[in-house]
Amino acid sequence: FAQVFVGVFGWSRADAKTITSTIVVKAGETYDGKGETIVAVGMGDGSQNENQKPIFKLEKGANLKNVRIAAPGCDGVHCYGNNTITNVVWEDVGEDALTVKGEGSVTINGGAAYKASDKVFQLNKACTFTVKNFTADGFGKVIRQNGGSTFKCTIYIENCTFKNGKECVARTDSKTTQLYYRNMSTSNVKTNWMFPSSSQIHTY
Ligand code: ADA
Ligand code: CA
Ligand code: CA
Ligand code: CA
Repeated sequence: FAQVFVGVFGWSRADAKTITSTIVVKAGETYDGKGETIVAVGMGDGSQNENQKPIFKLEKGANLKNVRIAAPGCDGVHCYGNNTITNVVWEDVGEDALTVKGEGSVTINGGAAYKASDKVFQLNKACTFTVKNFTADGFGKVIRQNGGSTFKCTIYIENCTFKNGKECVARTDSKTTQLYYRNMSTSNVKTNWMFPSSSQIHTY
């Protein structure tokens, strides 16, 4: 990529927008990046350190579309429920790509995530979580319900391609969470599901 000098930050991608704090999207609003690439400065290093800042905070009922998140991915996108994320690409996932932090539905439609050291999507609250028309390449797990949690998530996976996964597509410790999938293709993924029971996995 072409490089430009930006103030105290040094060299940045010429096609990118530099941010130094979380972009907060309010209830009922949609942030449309129109294809822009975002580079975070001073918000985290994209490692597995848990104390990084999110690039976006989507309040309950806020939406996000047409954005590329460049390295460092920091703590990705925080969702507080009833959010749609359309055509968002994580070029190099940081600690994780997206976290559900409020109850409700969260839908990821289109886009892709690359180079996740561990998790892509982290579910920390009960939710209906849908991933469709999405690619993940390089990850530990695509979807992880917070370890040890027992609340119920309902997960849908549709028209997705998952490549190069060291652990699995989805993992939960909850006996009430249910997962439904169709038209999912995997290659070089260790195992699809890490659930308490295979009876929690369904096609639709
Ligand atoms: C780990 C950690 C949780 C939470 C989560 C996250 O699972 O144990 O407390 O921080 O990551 O949301 O990234
Ligand atoms: Ca984490
Ligand atoms: Ca990464
Ligand atoms: Ca995280």
